[in-house]
Amino acid sequence: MSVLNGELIKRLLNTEALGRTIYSFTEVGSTNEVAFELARNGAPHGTVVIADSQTRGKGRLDRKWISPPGVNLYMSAVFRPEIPAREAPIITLVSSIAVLEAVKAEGVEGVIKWPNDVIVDGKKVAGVLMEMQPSGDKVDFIVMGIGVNINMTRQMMEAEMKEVAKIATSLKEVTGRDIDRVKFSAGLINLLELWYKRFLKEGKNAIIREWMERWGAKNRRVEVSFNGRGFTGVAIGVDENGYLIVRKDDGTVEKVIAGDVNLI
Ligand code: BT5
Repeated sequence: MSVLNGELIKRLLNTEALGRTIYSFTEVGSTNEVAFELARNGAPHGTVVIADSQTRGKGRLDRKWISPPGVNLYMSAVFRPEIPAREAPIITLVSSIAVLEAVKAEGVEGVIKWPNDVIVDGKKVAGVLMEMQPSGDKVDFIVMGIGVNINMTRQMMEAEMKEVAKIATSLKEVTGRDIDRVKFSAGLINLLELWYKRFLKEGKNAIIREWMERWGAKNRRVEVSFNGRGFTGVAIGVDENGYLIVRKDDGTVEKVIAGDVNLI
């Protein structure tokens, strides 16, 4: 099976900035770490890092992203928006819309799970990890890491992921066919730029509106957990910074900045 090739992806891009420079690797620790270092050293807006496999793929909250070679997409993009640091989560919303639309372009229906998952048939097909470098109270740069399970089979998931295989799926599993990774990756980068530009042009409220239409938990009962603490309530939306708003069972409203939210 061939290694995912950045040069081939570049040929299919119609972007101004995203993916104009792509660093592609056979294997890295984490594409987010590589992109963060590049950004710290001045890499411009739109720089993309892709790896065919990761040895220390990162999820949120110190979790792992399982990243075997030859089958999936592991990618990180550098964004340099001129926004306050507290608004950085909006770029997570922008990215998860783009990932969902890229999945839909393969004929697959899915929903977004706050803040960062794309879910198909109740299982996770993609995850997004935002890391930010502030400069005072503004964003210096954002590294947006995206992992999409593309051609992993059920058998591979079970071998590579153990317990996690139960909550994961891949585009191949849901479509029953091999997906062209180069085409998928280029399509995703094109969509990322499209939605990012939409954010610049129309602002965060337009993004929040579009995100809410694709969100799987709107007005549903959820359990929120973070650091061993938890509560239940009804998920009602996200605020102007992308934080989740939940009406708790005691009637009070709580904003969730980080954590896990599951339907109950
Ligand atoms: C995420 O975290 O979903 C963010 C994943 C971001 C991965 C990309 S790959 C490119 C870039 N470079 C990196 O190092 N990371 C980014 P979180 O919501 O914390 O979900 C992590 C949880 O998802 C794990 O604890 C597992 O339960 C599950 N998981 C791990 N690997 C998975 C996979 N390949 N597919 C589906 N679920 C997975």
